[in-house]
Amino acid sequence: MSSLIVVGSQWGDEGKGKVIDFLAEKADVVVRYSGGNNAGHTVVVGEEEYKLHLIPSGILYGDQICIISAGVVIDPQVLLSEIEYLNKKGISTDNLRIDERAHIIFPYHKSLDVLEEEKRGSEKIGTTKRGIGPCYRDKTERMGIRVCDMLSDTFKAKLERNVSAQNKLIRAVYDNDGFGFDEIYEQYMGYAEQMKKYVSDTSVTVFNAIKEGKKVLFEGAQGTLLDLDYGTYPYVTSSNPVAGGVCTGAGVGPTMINEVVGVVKAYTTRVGKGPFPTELFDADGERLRTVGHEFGTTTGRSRRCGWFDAVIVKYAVRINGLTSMALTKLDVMSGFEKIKICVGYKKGDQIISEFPSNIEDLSKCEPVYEEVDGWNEDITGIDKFEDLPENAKEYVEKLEELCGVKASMVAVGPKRKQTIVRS
Ligand code: 2SA
Ligand code: GDP
Ligand code: MG
Repeated sequence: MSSLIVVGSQWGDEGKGKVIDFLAEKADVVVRYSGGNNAGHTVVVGEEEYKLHLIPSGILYGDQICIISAGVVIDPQVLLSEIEYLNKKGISTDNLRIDERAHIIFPYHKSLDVLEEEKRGSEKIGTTKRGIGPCYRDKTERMGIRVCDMLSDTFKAKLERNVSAQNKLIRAVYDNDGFGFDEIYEQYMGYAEQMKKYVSDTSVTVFNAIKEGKKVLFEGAQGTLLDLDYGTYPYVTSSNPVAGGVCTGAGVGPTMINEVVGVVKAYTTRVGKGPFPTELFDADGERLRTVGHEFGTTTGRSRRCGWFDAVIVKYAVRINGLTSMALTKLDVMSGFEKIKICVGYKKGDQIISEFPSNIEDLSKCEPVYEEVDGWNEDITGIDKFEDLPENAKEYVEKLEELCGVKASMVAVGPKRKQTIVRS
């Protein structure tokens, strides 16, 4: 690898944190390129479990340069408490770099996220309420405040303008008191002071690293189906988690990227609202949730669970140009007598093999299943593909065939060593 993207191929929570952590060992630079603290990666190192929302998990290795690039939206309070959390655990953050073009989340973004969700009533998106959508909206509205603004003399004037504009909206539409400027200004000046030693133009660091033949890993957050353009719109996040998001998010040209690894869970989960064709409401779904510990890292919400959907993953292969997949949580599938795989959708009397663009069509799709035999063995200690039970190998090979991509890695547990690498 010289430059590699790790991207979520379903609705997020595929186990990207673990895969990134595994691959980060060989990386020199690890880069977060989209989203904000709506992401949450869980990484287990030895007996210790780390939960990270903003800082790339490469930080756990100590030597890697870890970048939060321009495409990320930063809540300084969360960033600084994550730095403190790591430092308290004895992990240095000296190698952290924050891009000066990244946009900043302010308290009014978080309030608006909550107020807007309430106003949506039954049409709720199920956001993480971290202010992500309102912050990206200010960015596209060209009124956002960036890290470089926070460090400049113009900060006060920009913040005054924005607090006043947001207060007008909050008071008029939501009958809410709004925010006082002084308090936010003081607080954020304090944050700026603490953040400034980490700030630079990180696109230069990434460019130079690739030119020097260093290994750069771009770590995805969320997943393909939560992408603003290619996900199940409007039940999506407000950024571009897909591989293409690396180019704009980290400021890298497409010709500088060599590999794209899609993280794919051996079944499907989703948090928040929106259609989910293979969702299970029975004992099988409950088993996936319990055995797979399907509760969100960020909000603790219980995840909706269902069988593997090959239509979705085939779509992710195409949209991201996947060169291989990292299949996670195969161990969670142990113990099912029969396993279903969705191989296509049926809508009325039509068979659909491409992922529909609109959610009304998607909600009318019934999954077409193929059933395969399961296995009972505990596979959490297996480190060679050949040693997996016959039916587990066949399950992996079936998914590869249906999705049109090889599984270069198969994870059989949350720990670093519970990873089967295939040549
Ligand atoms: P938002 O807060 O505006 O981004 O919410 C919009 C929709 O996006 C969904 N969303 C998520 N769904 C699953 N996991 C998420 N984060 C992961 C975590 C991290 C990851 O573990 O919490 O996979 O990187 C995540 N973030 C946003 C949300 O439920 C709404 O449907
Ligand atoms: P991410 O957001 O994609 O990084 O995923 P999360 O961290 O939100 O959720 C994945 C969860 O599954 C974490 O608790 C991981 O420790 C765990 N995990 C990752 N890979 C495996 C695996 O192969 N088997 C099992 N049982 N757990 C895994
Ligand atoms: Mg997650």
